[in-house]
Amino acid sequence: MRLSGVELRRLRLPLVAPFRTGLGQTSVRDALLVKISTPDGEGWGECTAMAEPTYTSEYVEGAHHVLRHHLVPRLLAQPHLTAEGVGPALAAVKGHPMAKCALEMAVLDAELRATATSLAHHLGAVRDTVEAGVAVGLTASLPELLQTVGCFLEAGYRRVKLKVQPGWDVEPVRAVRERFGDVALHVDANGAYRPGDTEQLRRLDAFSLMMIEQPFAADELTAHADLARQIRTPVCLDESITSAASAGLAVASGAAAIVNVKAPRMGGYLEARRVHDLCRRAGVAVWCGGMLETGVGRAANLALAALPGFTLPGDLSASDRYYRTDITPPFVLHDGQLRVPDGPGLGVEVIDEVVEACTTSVEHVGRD
Ligand code: OSB
Ligand code: MG
Repeated sequence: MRLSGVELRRLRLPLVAPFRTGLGQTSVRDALLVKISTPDGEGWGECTAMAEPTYTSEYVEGAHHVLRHHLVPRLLAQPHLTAEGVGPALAAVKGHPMAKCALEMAVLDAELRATATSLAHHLGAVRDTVEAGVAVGLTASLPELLQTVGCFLEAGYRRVKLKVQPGWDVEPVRAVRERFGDVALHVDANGAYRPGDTEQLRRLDAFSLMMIEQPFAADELTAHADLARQIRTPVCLDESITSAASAGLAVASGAAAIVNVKAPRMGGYLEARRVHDLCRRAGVAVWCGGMLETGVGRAANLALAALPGFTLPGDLSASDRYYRTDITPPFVLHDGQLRVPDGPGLGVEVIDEVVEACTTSVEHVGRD
């Protein structure tokens, strides 16, 4: 297909509750959506970059700029564009995987809609529902944490991830274990610890956690491998895994016993599938990470999470865990599960009135 135009749209979506991590607090999602137009139809994609460059180097304002000035013009120049061809067409631009992922998602959506194929089917899904998990941010107190976790368990979530950082780790984990028993529990540090913090991290071994996610900085592969030899809790990598190549290195070096597969961090869903395939061959479990997505990105994540190697519940929650009104029909929890969309493309229809009501800017980029 040949693109006729690309729309870059910023939305302001208040979260139902602030999400606080060691990286900062998000109360309102500044979402960036792309809509491509082709002679065969339209396609939607979501760029999940956050407001600040604190998770990885990407941030929404920078992603918007690189899309507008460097990525979209390269796609518009392609006479015969395919979803598989998006990565290669954008490879000259270094980095910016979340921005690239948004464009690949939109091309996949348009291409698969034109052939009435679901993204889930296209990627190789083997289930039609996935187990939901929930990520709980830092709270001001232990009672507030217990109340928050209690509400999510009551809603049906069966796996809880707690954000931790130095000074907020053993006590919150102990409190949740004491109150809620053997609920599936894991912790995510977003790189907040130093390689010298092994003793403190070892104290978490007492709580039968499913894993500790990204204790050290993204480039500390060796420190993660060393830690993995010194603690019982499995080490999972998030920020460190940016491609199939880096996943291969992490797995081979013993730095990752588990991998958080987040397609936007890897430049797209096709690379994410390659990471899944590699991990599956290596016997490494994967799960699907989240970035407080709208229904557009959530639909794509659910399709990915339906692949056979996703044997652990991901950060995939119902729409109402994030937004009072989502821009697609809401994803709802049924007995702790979310349905994998099976309609053409992403399998969700964007609700134009909601999108219009929360739009803060729209920019059209056409061929000239
Ligand atoms: O580390 O997984 C992370 C959100 C933004 C940036 C990084 C992370 C997260 C989450 C959100 O944990 C989980 C979700 O979308 O439910
Ligand atoms: Mg993480």
